[in-house]
Amino acid sequence: MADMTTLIVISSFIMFPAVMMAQEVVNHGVCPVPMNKEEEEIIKEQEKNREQMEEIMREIEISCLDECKTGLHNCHDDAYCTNTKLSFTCTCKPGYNGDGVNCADINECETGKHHCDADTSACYNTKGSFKCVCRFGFSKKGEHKCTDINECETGKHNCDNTSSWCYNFGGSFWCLCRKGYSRSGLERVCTDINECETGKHNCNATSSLCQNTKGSFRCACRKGYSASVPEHNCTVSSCKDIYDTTLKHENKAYLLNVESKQIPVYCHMEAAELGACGGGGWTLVMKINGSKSAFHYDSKLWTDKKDHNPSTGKSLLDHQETKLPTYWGTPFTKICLAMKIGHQVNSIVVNKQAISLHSLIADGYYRSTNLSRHTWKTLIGQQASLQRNCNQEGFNARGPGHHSRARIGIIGNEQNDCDTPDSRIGFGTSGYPGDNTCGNTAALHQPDNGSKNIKAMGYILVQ
Ligand SMILES: *[C@@H]1O[C@H](CO)[C@@H](O)[C@H](O)[C@H]1NC(C)=O
Ligand SMILES: *[C@@H]1O[C@H](CO)[C@@H](O)[C@H](O)[C@H]1NC(C)=O
Ligand SMILES: *[C@@H]1O[C@H](CO)[C@@H](O)[C@H](O)[C@H]1NC(C)=O
Ligand SMILES: *[C@@H]1O[C@H](CO)[C@@H](O)[C@H](O)[C@H]1NC(C)=O
Ligand SMILES: *[C@@H]1O[C@H](CO)[C@@H](O)[C@H](O)[C@H]1NC(C)=O
Ligand SMILES: *[C@@H]1O[C@H](CO)[C@@H](O)[C@H](O)[C@H]1NC(C)=O
Ligand SMILES: [Ca+2]
Ligand SMILES: [Ca+2]
Repeated sequence: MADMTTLIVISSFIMFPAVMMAQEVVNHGVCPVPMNKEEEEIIKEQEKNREQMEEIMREIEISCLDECKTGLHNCHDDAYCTNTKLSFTCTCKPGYNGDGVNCADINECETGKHHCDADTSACYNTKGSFKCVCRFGFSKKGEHKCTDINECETGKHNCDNTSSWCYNFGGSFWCLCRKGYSRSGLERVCTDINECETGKHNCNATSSLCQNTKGSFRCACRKGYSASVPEHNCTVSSCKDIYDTTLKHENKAYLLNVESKQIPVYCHMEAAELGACGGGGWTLVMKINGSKSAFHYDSKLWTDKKDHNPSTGKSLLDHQETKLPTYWGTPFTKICLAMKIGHQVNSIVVNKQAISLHSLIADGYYRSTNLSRHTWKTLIGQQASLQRNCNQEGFNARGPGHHSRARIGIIGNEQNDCDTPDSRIGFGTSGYPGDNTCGNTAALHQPDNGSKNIKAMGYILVQ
C-alpha cells in the first residue's frame, strides 16, 4: 500500500508538463518501467485537460509503482512481497509463520513437521528450515536420510582379528570374542582362555598333558601314547605303547589306534613261543601261508593299503593269513621275522626304522639289510639251502628277470652276480624255482645244502 510520503512526491510531479514529468519519473526511478509511446501520445493530446491528465497520471502512477521494488512496502524480511495492480501483498517465506508483515520461524523440530528419522538422526532447527544431523555412527545419505556406517566392511574398526571378529550394527560395531577367547568384565579386548588352568579341557590325564595355546589348547601325548591325528585323543597305537604303559603284559589282542581307527591287533608282549625276537611289545603286521598265493611277490597286498582277513589278526602262531592296517599305519624301529615249519618256530630281528613296513616295500625299490646269509638261514633251520653267491638281502630283493625274488629276504645265485638267482629264503617270494610264497626254495644249481622247496607259515611283527 502506498504511504503518505509517496503521495506527496507524486502530487508535486503533476504540476509539470507530461513529457517532463514522464522524464522525471524515469530519472527518479520512481517508476523504473518507461512509459510506452501510446501513453505519451495520450498525455500530449490530453495535456490541456488538467482534470483528464490528473486522471491519467493517477492511472500511470498506480500501474507503474511497484512497492516491492521501491522498498515502499512493509513486508517482513522473511516474507515475499508481491506487487499487485493497486497495491502489494506480503507472504511469509516457507518455514515461517505469520501475516507477511510479521513472520516468525517455524521450529519444525518442536512442531514435529520434519522428516528426520529419529533412529538415525537428530532434528536441528534453522531459520526458515531445519537440518537432520546424523547420529554418531551414521553418515548422510540424501537430504534427510542417514545410514549406518559399516565399520567392519570399511575397515574403520579396531577389532583384533586373532581374538575377535567385527560385528556391525546400527550406529556402531562390536568386537565379538572368537572361540577360545573371552572378555573379562567390561574390557573391550578379548583374551585367550587358558583351558588347562580353568579345567575347560578334555585331555585325558592318564594319556596326555594339557598345553594351553592361543585360542585353544592341545593334549600333548605322554610317553607311551600317541595320537595318529593331532586333535584326537592320545591312545595306544602300538603294542610297544601298551607294553610301556601297563604292568601286566599278556600276549593277546589289544585295541590299537591305527590310522585313527580302533582295531584289535595281536600284541606279543612276553618272550614265549617266538624265539629270538623275545618280547617287549611286538605289533602283528602279517601272517603268510607259504603254500598259498595271496602274498606272491607280485600281489597287490604288498603295495596297497587294504587289509586282508583283519579279523584273524587277533592271534599269532596259527594258520590263518592276515594283513593288518599296521602294515601302513604303524611306525617302528625293528622288525621281527618268524617262520613256523611243522612245530618249530624260528625268528630273527631286523633293526630298521621306518614310518611303516609299507614305506619300505610298496615302491618296489631294493633296500638292503645287513644280517648275513647265516642269520637268514636260521629262519629255516638245519634244512636251509642257499646258493653261495649274490646274497642280496633286504626289502624287494630280486634280479632283473623272473628268477627268485623276495619282498623281505635273501636271494642266492651260483654265478657271481644277481642276474639269475635260483634260491631264496624269505617272505613274499616267487620266481624260479618253486611256487612257495614264504619259506626256502633252492634249485639244483650248486646250492649249499641241496634242492629245497620248504613252505613255511611266516609271521611279521614290528616294534
Ligand atoms: C582373520 O582371521 C581369519 C581366520 O581366523 C582369516 O580367515 C582372515 O583372513 C583374517 N583376516 C584378516 C584381515 O587378517
Ligand atoms: C584315559 O586314558 C586311559 C588310557 O588310555 C583309559 O584307560 C581311560 O579310560 C581314559 N579315561 C577316560 C575318562 O576316557
Ligand atoms: C577324547 O576323550 C574324551 C574322554 O576322555 C571324549 O569325551 C572325547 O570325545 C574324545 N575325543 C576324541 C576326538 O576322540
Ligand atoms: C597253508 O595252506 C595250504 C593250502 O590251503 C594248506 O593245505 C596248509 O595246511 C596251510 N598250511 C599251514 C601251515 O597251515
Ligand atoms: C654290514 O656289516 C659289515 C660287518 O658286519 C660292515 O662291514 C658293513 O659296512 C655293513 N654294511 C652296511 C650297509 O651296513
Ligand atoms: C643239509 O640238510 C640236511 C638235511 O637235508 C641236514 O641234515 C644237514 O645238516 C644240512 N647241512 C648243512 C651244512 O646245512
Ligand atoms: Ca555400524
Ligand atoms: Ca587357550
